[in-house]
Amino acid sequence: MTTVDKPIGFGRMHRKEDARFVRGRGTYVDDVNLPGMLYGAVLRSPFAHARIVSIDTAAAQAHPKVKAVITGQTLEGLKLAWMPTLSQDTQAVLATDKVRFQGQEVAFVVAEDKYAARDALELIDVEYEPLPAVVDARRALDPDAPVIRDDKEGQTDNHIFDWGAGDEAATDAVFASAEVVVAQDVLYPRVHPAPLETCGAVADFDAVTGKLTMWCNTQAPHAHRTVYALVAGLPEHKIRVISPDVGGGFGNKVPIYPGYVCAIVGSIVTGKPVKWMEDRSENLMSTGFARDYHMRGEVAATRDGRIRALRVKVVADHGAFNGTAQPTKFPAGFFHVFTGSYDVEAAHCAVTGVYTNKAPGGVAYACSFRITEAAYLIERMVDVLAYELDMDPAELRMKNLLKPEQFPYPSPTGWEYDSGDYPRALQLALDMAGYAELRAEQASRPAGGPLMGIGISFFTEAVGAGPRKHMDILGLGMADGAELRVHPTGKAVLRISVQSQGQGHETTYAQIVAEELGIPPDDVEVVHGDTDQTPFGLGTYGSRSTPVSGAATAVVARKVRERARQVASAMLEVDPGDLEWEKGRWYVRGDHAQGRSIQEIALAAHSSLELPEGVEGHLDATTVYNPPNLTFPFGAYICVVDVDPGTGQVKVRRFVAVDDCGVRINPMIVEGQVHGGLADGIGMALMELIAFDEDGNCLGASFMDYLLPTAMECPSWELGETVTPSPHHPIGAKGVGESATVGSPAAVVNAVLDALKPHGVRHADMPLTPAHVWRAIQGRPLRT
Ligand code: MCN
Ligand code: CUN
Repeated sequence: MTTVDKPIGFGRMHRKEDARFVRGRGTYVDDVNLPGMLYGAVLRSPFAHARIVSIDTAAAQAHPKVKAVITGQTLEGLKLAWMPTLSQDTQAVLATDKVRFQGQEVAFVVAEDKYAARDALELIDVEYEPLPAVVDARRALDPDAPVIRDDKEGQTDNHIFDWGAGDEAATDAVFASAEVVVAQDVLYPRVHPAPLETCGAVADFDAVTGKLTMWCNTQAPHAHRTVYALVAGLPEHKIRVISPDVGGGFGNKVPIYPGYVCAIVGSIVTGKPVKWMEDRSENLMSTGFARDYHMRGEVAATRDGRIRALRVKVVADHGAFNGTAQPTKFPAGFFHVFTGSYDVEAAHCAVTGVYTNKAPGGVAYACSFRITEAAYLIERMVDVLAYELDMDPAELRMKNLLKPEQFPYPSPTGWEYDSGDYPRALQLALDMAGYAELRAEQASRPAGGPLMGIGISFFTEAVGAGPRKHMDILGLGMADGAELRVHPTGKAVLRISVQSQGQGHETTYAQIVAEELGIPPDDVEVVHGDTDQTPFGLGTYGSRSTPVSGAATAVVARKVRERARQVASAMLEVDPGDLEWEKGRWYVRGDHAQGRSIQEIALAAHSSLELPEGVEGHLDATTVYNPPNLTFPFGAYICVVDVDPGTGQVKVRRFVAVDDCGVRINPMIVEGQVHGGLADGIGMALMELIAFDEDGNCLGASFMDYLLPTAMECPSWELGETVTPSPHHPIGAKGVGESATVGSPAAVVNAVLDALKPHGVRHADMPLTPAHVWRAIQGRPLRT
């Protein structure tokens, strides 16, 4: 039974926003209806790779309800046929020369209602000349592979980038002298964030004022506004991006999609607001997917299980346009945190990005900028090493985990882990799971019967991008603003730049203000998701909200508290230096009864009270927070599975998750975040896969094929926690929104492979569907 408090500050409390969500009173993009609004629909390519010979729109134009038909040619005239991606590439808004993935946007119809818009799509006649498609990243650099991006000057192959981190020579030297070397190909297959609410927008361009208002379920309203200003040449102050309630983002809603731009153009052309909402298949086929990382990992170790060095080579499939969203300097995101939680002498990673005829993306789905791939790789490699050394995977991890006294820890690939106590977290997880008993149960199983497996993963994340001197997206530094205003009656409004998609920001940010000022959370209104109402900042992804905006909130609240001290000193006629703070109140040192509450101070700050020289009236402040470092949450997960060797069916029996995200603002919300991420992990490990046939047809474009986990597949989660505060964060908090998605897939996969160990199976790739498991048992594993 969970308990709920009514905290004035940190603690378990129900989410304020749920009052509207559970009553069906949220306002999502599709709930926005404006007078005279028209509806847009996108015509998509049936081919993965084809030249466009001609597009005939006459019949669609003649449809009585159609108001406009926009093609790449229309956009070329407006210089809008191509747009910049968040990774300095270009992406077709509507195809002009070729289509480069199945589902790519070819034309946009604007009509009086959404049915007419869809009907009119069928009236557009496109003649294609099909080309051979490249769907396997490992084939993309073959000399005879068709060149996908022949639109780019000087691009003669499908190569995007080569990037590496760590000391290659030092790593090679350790490998050369190592007692044991194990290598393994590990695939993190393409998966999709699949939020319940698909992507969409309502664009309203007012030709008289020249103002564009864009309702759009984006995770980053301010960044989007700046990009629209750059792309469309509209002045930034004439653009208002409003991100209303968002029905899940999971990284899917970070990029700018062609549909958004088309809705804007549609509104400019027709003079009416235009709504565009994609359907489920469009979302799965064409919007930001995740992963598709082909990795070859190598571990150098001693015979008694001391890990000395790590090496990995990656072929990264970025799809047809490099539309990943991560800090500019890091084309492979934060993959280079792949040494994970272990104390190694040297490490090196090399990542090659390639184009394929698949939807663009790569960085999405609670990945913390590719830390999912990194954590999965290292945790799989540790188990592969345990398999080869015939060592217990818990013991092997314990032996190699970083020690508490090693923090702050400079990693061999350039990170500085802020704080951690890893052995404590792993020990807690082992104790909670009853690890020794589980192993005893496993050992007592008769051969040939049902299998059981125990899988461990230990992860370290780097979240909270980022120090702006190291990190930007499209040149925009990764810092975030906050504004706090306390009104005369002591009620407050906090304005932040990050954007909730279900994480409960309206509650937790109010709790931070409550903790710092003693104003009850219910008296603090959190405003976000409207660029006209909030300070500039880069938005929510990479679990950066708490590390960056949470810190900004604490800092701005402390500024207000200092202002309150000045006002209180005038009220009490004492020197500000003689005042002491207790939550919600300044009082005179040595005379506790002599004090003023924050509410009394707020009223006085707006009154005729004479304030000291230089102290302004009112009670408010602003700040911009530029984090000094990222925060490094970590955790230890243990999964127990039962596997039926006859059918290959995997049942997750138990899942123990110990998370350390530093100080928890709202433990209930943190647990909710962890629950969601653990379900993600079961989904990816066992069910989810966006597959393609050799012609590039997407085989996962509906929930009939792309399977998501439900309560049926999930056990009752067993959660534990340790608290190691971040030393550089004002309230000691670290991000947690993606931790469980990062940490859990490896635990599930390790558990299944632990179960298959008696059958001599060392590795098999996700998703471990029954067919896949069964074939692995037969010694004929599937390649995904
Ligand atoms: N929190 C806390 N104490 C901490 C850390 C976090 O109470 N020490 C709270 C925060 O205040 C916030 C929530 O937990 O209310 C998540 O915080 P944080 O870790 O900062 O993550 P973000 O708010 O930046 O959310 C982004 C993260 C990402 S990148 C993905 S992807 C993801 C995730 O959140 N998408 C989600 N969780 C999601 N949860 C929901 N319901 N929907 C999504 O789309
Ligand atoms: Cu990589 S998904 Mo989240 O960072 O929005």
